[in-house]
Amino acid sequence: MQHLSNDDPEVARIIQREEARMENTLDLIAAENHAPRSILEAQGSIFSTKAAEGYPGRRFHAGCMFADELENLAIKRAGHLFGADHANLQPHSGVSANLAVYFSVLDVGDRILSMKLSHGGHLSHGDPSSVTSHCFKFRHYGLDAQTERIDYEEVRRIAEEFKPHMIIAGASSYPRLIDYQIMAEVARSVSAYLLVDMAHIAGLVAAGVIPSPVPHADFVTFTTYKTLKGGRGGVILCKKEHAGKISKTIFPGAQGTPALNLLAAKAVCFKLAMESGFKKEQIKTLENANAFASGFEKKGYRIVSGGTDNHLVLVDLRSKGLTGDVAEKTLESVGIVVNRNVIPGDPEKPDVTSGIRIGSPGVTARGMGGVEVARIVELMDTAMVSGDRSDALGTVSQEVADLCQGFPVYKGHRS
Ligand code: DSN
Repeated sequence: MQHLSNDDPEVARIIQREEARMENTLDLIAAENHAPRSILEAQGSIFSTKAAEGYPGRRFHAGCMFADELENLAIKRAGHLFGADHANLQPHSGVSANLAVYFSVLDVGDRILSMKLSHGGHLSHGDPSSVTSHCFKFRHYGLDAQTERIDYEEVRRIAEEFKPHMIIAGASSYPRLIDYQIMAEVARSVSAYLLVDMAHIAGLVAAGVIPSPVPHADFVTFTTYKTLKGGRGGVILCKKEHAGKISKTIFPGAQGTPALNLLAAKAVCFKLAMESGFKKEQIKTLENANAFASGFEKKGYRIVSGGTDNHLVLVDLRSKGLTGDVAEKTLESVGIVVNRNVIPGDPEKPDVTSGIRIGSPGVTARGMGGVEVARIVELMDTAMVSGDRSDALGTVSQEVADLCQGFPVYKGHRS
């Protein structure tokens, strides 16, 4: 960062401190991962400055021969990796991707059925606080109170009554697999489009370690920086017949020039996701998530839905008399980064919560396995039940620092 340090030492220092923070803390945010250096290099490349409105071969700026080559390569890789008819890689984010899908095939005021945010859905799936809820009429399905899994009969019942134009499957804090076949069948039965938002699980899908929604859905959206390890950005996959509408909605409908530097990183991430090491890491991600779930269960915590099928675990803290906000703060003070999370039927407010959401991608990317996860569970439990006892917290902090040093994110690591 020589040039940055010369031009703006203040920002350079903030970036260096952030890098140190990432190295010296354990990242258990389920929506995050550690991107390889090659991704960061592509993101910081000269493509940051190129204007390239339009699509390969149909640009509104000259000088796009390499931009075209890059975008065509990335599209080809995405189609191959996910077995999709068509990929649009220009959305700046997952929310942009979802908005583009809605506006491609729906009219303002149309009806959409999606999962409730408080049961694991996403803001952009029509939460009242999201602009999406101002444009379309949303109804939400939730989880079965006993199993804490999607109640497909409820989805069917609401769909028959509400007659949605689109059904969304996909979530940001649902630890179980979704039966896309049933969701597609319900969507077909009411002539609705099926959109699957697989932002959290795209890496697991790419590696083929959990089922893919692509054969079942009209549209699949995702972000590239979560399990997929590709840095920030959004993607839309769709059936061939929707490709033209999606293209037009993204450009000129909702965006101008694409972020070609992020598009370069997406191309790299799709290549890396086809390698055997990626699959091994995604398998380990599943194993580590299971190890977190069973570890916390043994310590007397309730695990929402009784376990996990993916990269995340929702821990109900009430048996320990804790709330999510207190746990999040205590854990951050010892170098363990998680987020507080509502659990289904949570009696606490969304900024307090009764749960924490734990993701395994970050520690898996550092090369950690079951032994380390078991130790991290011990450390988390000790910290959370210690409250503000500084002697106990000090010991945990030291152990977290030792673990981070033993499993660096970048230095000497494959990344
Ligand atoms: N969707 C948010 C989350 O799951 O934390 C961040 O992208």
